[in-house]
Amino acid sequence: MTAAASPEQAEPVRLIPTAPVAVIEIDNPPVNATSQTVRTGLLEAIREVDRNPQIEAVVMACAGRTFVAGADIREFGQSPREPHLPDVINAIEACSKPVVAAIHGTALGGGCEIALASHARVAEPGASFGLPEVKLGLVPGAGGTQRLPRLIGLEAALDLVTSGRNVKAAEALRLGLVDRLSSGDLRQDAIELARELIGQPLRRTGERPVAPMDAEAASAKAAEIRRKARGAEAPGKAAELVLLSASLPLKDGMARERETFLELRSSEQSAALRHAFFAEREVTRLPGLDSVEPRPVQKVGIVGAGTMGSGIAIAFADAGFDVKVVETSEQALAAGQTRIADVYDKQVGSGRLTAAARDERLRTIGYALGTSSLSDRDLVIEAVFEDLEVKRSLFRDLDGILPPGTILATNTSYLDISLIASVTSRPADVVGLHFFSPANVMKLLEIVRTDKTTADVVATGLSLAKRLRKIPVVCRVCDGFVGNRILSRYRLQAEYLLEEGALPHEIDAALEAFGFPMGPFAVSDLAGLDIAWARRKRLAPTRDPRERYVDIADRLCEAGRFGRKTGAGWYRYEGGKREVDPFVTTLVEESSQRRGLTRRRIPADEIQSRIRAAIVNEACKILDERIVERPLDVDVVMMHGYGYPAWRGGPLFEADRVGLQPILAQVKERADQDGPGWEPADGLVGCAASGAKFYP
Ligand code: T1G
Repeated sequence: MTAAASPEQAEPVRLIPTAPVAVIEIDNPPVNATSQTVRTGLLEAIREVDRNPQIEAVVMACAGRTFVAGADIREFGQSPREPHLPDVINAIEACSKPVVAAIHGTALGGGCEIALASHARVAEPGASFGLPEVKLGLVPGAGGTQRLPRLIGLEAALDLVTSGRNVKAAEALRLGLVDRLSSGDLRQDAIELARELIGQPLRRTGERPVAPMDAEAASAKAAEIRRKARGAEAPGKAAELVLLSASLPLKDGMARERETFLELRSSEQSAALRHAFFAEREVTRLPGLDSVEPRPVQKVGIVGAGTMGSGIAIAFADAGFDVKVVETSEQALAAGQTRIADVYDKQVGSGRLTAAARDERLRTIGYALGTSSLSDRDLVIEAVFEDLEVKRSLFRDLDGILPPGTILATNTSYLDISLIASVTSRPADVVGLHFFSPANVMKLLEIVRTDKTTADVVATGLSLAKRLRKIPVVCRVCDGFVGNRILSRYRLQAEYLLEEGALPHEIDAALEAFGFPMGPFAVSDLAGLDIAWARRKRLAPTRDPRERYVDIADRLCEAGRFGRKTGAGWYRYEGGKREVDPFVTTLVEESSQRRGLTRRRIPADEIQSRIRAAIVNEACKILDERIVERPLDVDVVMMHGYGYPAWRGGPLFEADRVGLQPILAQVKERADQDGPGWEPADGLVGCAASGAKFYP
């Protein structure tokens, strides 16, 4: 039995009619997505199972590295084609013979829904399950919101469907999502279970009742889910559907689900999130690098065991590298070692890591004083004090110690890497690897190439990012690279808004309503005002005197207010709680007076559009200067490093939707008022004039 596959395409679904337990095998690389041919093949196969008297039960399994990882996202831009996945999945559940799903890898989205509609589920211990549709701006569209609560209860289903998070097999077993874990041969174990079910009454998930939640608790939970979604539509709609499962028969619940799914599938938010999904994969493919061989890296040295150095060490240890951390003093080294151990202890405490795995990770991290022990390293990353001369001196030292071919990387946030590389005899082997704090958590990695960095060193950075499960963006040298450059620009626009009438908490609230997890002033208090202050003082001699400079942050620093770490910054912190501080309000009002401005109330939508215009304009300058090659590079940086809401697709994807004309008009209006540095980018002017889009 095979699907009607096109001649050049292998058969994506085949029925192996062994009796009494047959096997339906899906083989649709790379992730067994349920494309139209897979759906057709599945429907034909399950109908054959029903028809064939020799077959008394069937196992549903996948070839390759994973069980079905969902519907084929690439089909979402087209009109839906039959057979629709819900119909295929209903046919699986309605089958008159036991259907057992054999799950390895990740059963996600439609794959999880296929498993839910099967009559039993066997999983490998390393398998995981999830309904990540909300991450694509969707809701499960093939019964997930209706069958999952029937299997694991409303509370657990609400959590999984509205967060889109995965659960590992052990948790799935505990929840009741899986019937058995495979002890060895998954398919054989599934066949055994199928054999046991022959002749038994079938437990169809759709026929199970759902215990309702207390109405008040349900509406409170739904409200909390919507609040946490920060403007994304899908989680709230998913919550409504899950809660409906307790009051509607399966058929009616699925009808409501399908209606919502189709509505969201054509929504702007889903288009943006699907763009984000493919962009973070496309960004790893740089034109001209696909045939370049990366250098082998297994032994990594990290100079500096502070917050960044420790986080980077953990990231590499988690990815299985041999790590050596060096410092200049016993005390600093010990502090770093403690910092690293604390992170792993917390993970053991939260159940995210076993004690054995922690001990294994800690064993792969060595410590040493001084740089001489780094001579056996394939890659050395510096994460020392953010000062150009300190870094140049260190690279001179390393250059004399490290063998030819070893890559020297700097984690600098904005220093000129060419100036660091120029003190070595190997500028071709020098690259920036800009991690974001906490380095073992944040996905974004800016790979900064100088004019002398060779292609294989860049390719090595991309290969490291894949092993570290980071999202890499390759860029060239400029002040702040991509993210920090854009951040410092729109933070300046935010300070102009302060002088014109807004207050820090109003700007933060407006940008949090826009979808940022935190506004720029709250972020500044978290990061520490002193870091940016040091940079402003460093840049002071080169600053264009004509530029509209706001000194409020300097005055806060001069008052010793560095943010959370000093108990006060843009806000006051009493017991960790963030509070508006009259001291800051006065400072802001005085700044308006010095500037000769009459303060006015500034509405949230003006704050949002001015900040977005500042971001888009600076992004266009970055593209004009070829700091990055593509608009998606900027969008990925802003979404994964700076909290730009992914349901907007990133600033340039959203600019296409908003329209470049109105954005350019706003940029021009600001340029007249804000002076040098705020001129419209040539690329923005060009695109606006020609009607071109960043994503044609
Ligand atoms: N559709 C199409 N292509 C997909 C895909 C999908 N669902 N998932 C992955 N790919 C491609 C991906 O673009 C990349 O292609 C290659 O596979 C390897 O992916 C009805 C409506 C499964 C955990 O959201 O989370 O089901 O770049 O690099 O790191 O209710 O892919 O090589 O050309 O990510 O090992 C729900 C999305 C869909 C799962 C594997 N499912 N995928 O991670 O490899 S909606 C998802 C993932 C749905 C139903 C609803 C990950 C992965 P290329 P990769 P990976």
